[in-house]
Amino acid sequence: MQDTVTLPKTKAKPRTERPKLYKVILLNDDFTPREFVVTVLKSVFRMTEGEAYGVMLTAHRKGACVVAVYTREVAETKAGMANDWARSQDYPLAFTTEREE
Ligand code: NFA
Repeated sequence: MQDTVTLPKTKAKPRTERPKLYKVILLNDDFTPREFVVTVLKSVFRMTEGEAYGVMLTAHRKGACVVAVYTREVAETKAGMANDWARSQDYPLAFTTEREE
C-alpha cells in the first residue's frame, strides 16, 4: 500500500533485576551470655549449633561477624526480631544491617 509507513521493529529486552543484598552483622558486647547469642542465631537465623557457635566466637574475638546475607526486607526483619528478643531479656546484644557492595 502506497501510504503505509513501516516503522523499525524495536524489541524491549526483558531484564530481571537482581535485588540488592544486605548483610546482617552480629556485634560483640561484654555482657550477653554466649549461650543466649547461640540460641538467637539458631532460632532467628536457622543455624546449626556448630554454625551458631562459630559465628558467636568470631564476633566475640574480632568485635563483629557477618551472620548472613538477605534481601533488605528479610535482613531488617530478622535483625529486628533478634534485637527485640535481646532487649526483652535485658541484654545489650545488637545486630545491624549493611548494604552489600
Ligand atoms: N562477649 C560475650 C561474652 O563474653 C559473648 C558475645 C559474643 C556477645 C558475640 C555478643 C556477641 N559473654
